[in-house]
Amino acid sequence: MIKVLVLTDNVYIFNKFIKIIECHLRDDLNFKFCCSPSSKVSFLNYKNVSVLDIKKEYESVMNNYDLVISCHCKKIFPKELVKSTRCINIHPGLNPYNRGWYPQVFAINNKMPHGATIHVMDEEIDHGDIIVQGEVIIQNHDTSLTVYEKVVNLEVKLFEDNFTSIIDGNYLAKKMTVEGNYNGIADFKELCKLDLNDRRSLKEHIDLLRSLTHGDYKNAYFIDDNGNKIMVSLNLELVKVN
Ligand code: 0FX
Repeated sequence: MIKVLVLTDNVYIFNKFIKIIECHLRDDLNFKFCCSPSSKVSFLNYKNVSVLDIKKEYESVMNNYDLVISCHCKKIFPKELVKSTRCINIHPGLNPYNRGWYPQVFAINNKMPHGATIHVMDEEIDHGDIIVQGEVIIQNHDTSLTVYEKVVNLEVKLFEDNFTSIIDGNYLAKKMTVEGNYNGIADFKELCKLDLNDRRSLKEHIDLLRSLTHGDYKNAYFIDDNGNKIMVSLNLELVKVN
């Protein structure tokens, strides 16, 4: 019996992945689904998802599972766990470029390649050997949201297409050839603070604003002369011309 623990903090992604897992269930597979304590409320109506604090409970995970899959789990796995147990990360970015938080936001600005990666976890964030990955193209009318939607679809496809090899450990994971770059949540927050005296090109300003436009999220802002905080997002529309 192969015992697999799936850790997630993302309801949307979880709903996509559970369908794939259910389609591929085998007699020799036993899946358990958990979320972090901070996501408990989001998963309240999911009877098949329990709460697990990976930082506190990692020893029991090491003793009870053959494979741990991070399906957008927001907690960093303890090094003892990644060293002793096969841990695999489903990541919405193209490692080694823009590893870390909200990769598409940074890719729109720094023009590094972007996509999705499934990789073996090591002690560093979004860093281990790559099992499979794919690229998405960022177009001029994309925002953070539209790029993110493409990446999530790709993550789902990569997982579905490689399900058996991922579960059975039947893959040749490749080392990253360069270290790439990492962005944390503090880097994202810094981008959100708009500098009204910034003198870069209009293209760069449009790229910055579209990278911070993601549905209803209130990301980019500036402070006006009266101390008011003004939220900013961008509306882009592709119009086909003959
Ligand atoms: O689950 P996830 O899509 O991904 C994040 C990290 O980006 C990823 O590198 C990590 N492996 C994973 C565990 O956590 O994040 P999310 O559901 O919080 O956000 C999805 C997108 O929504 C994000 O890419 C950008 C956008 N967003 C999110 C928040 C919370 C915003 O634009 N503003 C926000 O305040």
